[in-house]
Amino acid sequence: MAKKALITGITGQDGSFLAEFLLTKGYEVHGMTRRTSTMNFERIKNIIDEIELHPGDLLDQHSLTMMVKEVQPDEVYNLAAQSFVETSWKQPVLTGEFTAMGVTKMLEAVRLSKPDAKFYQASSSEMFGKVQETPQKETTPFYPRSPYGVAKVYGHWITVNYRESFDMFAVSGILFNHESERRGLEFVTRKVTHAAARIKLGKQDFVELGNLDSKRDWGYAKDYVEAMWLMLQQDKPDDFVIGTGQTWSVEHLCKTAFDVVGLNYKDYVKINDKFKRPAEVDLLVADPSKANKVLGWKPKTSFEQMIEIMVKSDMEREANA
Ligand code: NDP
Ligand code: GDR
Repeated sequence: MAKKALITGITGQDGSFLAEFLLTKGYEVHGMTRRTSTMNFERIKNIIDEIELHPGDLLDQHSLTMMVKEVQPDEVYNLAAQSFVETSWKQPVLTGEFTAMGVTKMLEAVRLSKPDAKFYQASSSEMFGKVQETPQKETTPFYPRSPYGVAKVYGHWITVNYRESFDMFAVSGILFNHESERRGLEFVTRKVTHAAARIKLGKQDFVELGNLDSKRDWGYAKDYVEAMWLMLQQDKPDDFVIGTGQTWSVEHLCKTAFDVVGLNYKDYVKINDKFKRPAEVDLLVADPSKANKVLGWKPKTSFEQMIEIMVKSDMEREANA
């Protein structure tokens, strides 16, 4: 019989790639969606007939428990969250409710309705924040720098706690930034690739950014969803750092993206302080050696390849818009 996977956050970047990946592995894929007044199935429209959707919300314990009871999944991937760092200062309470307490609610749903399901929690390199060592690995102490990062630290530890308290197969994947042509437009990579494409097409004059000096370990989302799956295929539950081991500045990102369309980024990038954050994470770079060794996982797509994929996809979309 096909294995059953349940994905929260299936309409998001990672959820949509993970659903496609699990379908290729022969899984029966279920996803949770929350009610919206307009449809937001853009990222899953190509697989909509192959998956089963269930209404639910991270704020609503009953909907989560009933969904897990009904689906009886073998694997649960908890990807739903308020995932934009900047918004977490404007909506700190909501971020805490979704991104922190939402994890406990999902864990409770699994504990009560399918305790032997394997559980994946989408943790983040933002937990390292003001980094205590470089590169960052599984044992690096956390020092979050935003309400989002703080909420993710809670989500990480409650996952570890349920594993230790209830003997659940619950793991925390500490994923560094990963991007794609499906990335939300508010995140810096997509904001830049989208702007580069539009400027090239004469549809936009410039792009305004905040801090060009911060550095991130950027990988390709399609490569990263495989790591999530691999973590749940192990005999013993454990936590892993997933990243490329390389880091680039936002300024280098701009250069790389504008190079793809043959333009000099310096002519089009402006600084607007409104995009600077109250507290910044200056540098993130992963030490993914544990994942390399234990999971046999390595990133397949380079930073340059990924930015080229994103710019070309934005060019195509914008040319036809
Ligand atoms: P997205 O923002 O693209 O997707 C977030 C998903 O969560 C969407 O499907 C959204 O639904 C859903 N969601 C938000 N709030 C609720 C709620 N209250 N109830 C139910 N569903 C909700 O994020 P990504 O795909 O990029 O990230 C997936 C996860 O991985 C997130 O938890 C994120 O914090 C984490 N992460 C991401 C990294 C990255 O670089 N991408 C790195 C490390 C961790 P809707 O479509 O309705 O808004
Ligand atoms: P991040 O991603 O905060 O790392 O969180 P984001 O792309 O938003 O920012 C990366 C860096 O770029 C700087 N920056 C800007 N950022 C945005 N969004 N817009 C701008 O105009 C801009 N100018 C400069 C930021 O200051 C920052 O230093 C992402 C999310 O996916 C999280 O959910 C995830 O957990 C982490 O990655 C790992």
